[in-house]
Amino acid sequence: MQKLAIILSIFLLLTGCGKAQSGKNAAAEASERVEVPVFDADSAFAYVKRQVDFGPRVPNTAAHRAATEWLAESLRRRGAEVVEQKALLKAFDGTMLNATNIIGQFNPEAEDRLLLLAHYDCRPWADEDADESKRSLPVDGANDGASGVGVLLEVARQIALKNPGCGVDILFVDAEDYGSDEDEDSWALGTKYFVEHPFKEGYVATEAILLDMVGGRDARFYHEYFSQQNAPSLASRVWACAEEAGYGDRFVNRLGGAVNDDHRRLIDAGIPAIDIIEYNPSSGFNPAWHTSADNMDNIDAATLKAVGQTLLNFIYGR
Ligand code: AHN
Ligand code: ZN
Repeated sequence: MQKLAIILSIFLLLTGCGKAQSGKNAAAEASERVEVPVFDADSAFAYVKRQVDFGPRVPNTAAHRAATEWLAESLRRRGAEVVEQKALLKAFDGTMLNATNIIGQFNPEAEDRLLLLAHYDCRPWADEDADESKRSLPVDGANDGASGVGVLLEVARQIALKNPGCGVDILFVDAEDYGSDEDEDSWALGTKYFVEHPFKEGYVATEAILLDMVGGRDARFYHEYFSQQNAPSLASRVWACAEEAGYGDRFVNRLGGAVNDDHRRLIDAGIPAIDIIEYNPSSGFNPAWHTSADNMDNIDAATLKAVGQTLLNFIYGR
């Protein structure tokens, strides 16, 4: 009996990070609980601004190329094993996009891998702008692109300061936003490439969390439909971490809407994936979405904090 208990506890210790239901009792859980780092929202905010300062990161532009190099270097600086996955992708309008998915691996030897991703490319057209003359201009993508990446850059900085001990992959994915409303497969081209072309032999993510538009003022995060359909337990665990971190008001335990986003390509490939995204069941995306107003004025460090701290609780609390 005692032997069984020892074997069982070794098993539980080994399956601590990235696993659901461990079946630990309260005392064992308390003694194993690690100190979760404090997410620095000002640092994340600066990472968002740094991206916006490059100019719109539209594929095939100098700003995009500069951002790609800076992002890869940012992950290397944090000790990640970095791969730049280059791809030539055909957009819905025939344009060939020189795309780069940037992958940074922490604890690359671990088999159990948590994948955290956000797109870093910008939409080439502010086609939702009320002002028709602005619809052909690219967006700044402060919220739509830079916010998720900014949060993950701060997560990477925290991981470098304190190793969570589990396998974490940070993916800055390209060519998400060069899509057309006429064709739902025209979005998320970088993630589609990522799942179809393993960047390293035998790579499999255990589960994935996508961040998209996580910096808007007063943003609320409702459950997203495809996430809820395909990875309900992952969603519950993340929302429970939000509650635990004190952000239950931001992470609403109700369904928002169905969003065609990068996580769908992962789900298609059999990876449980959720999207943390601002999508209100009555009003939809943030009003600045795909408009000239998607700039730094609309970014709130308090929103970045709610999402970033929730993620750190999730990473370190298991
Ligand atoms: C739709 O346009 C409905 N989905 C694309 C998701 C997206 C665009 N996320 C950011 N920009
Ligand atoms: Zn977009």
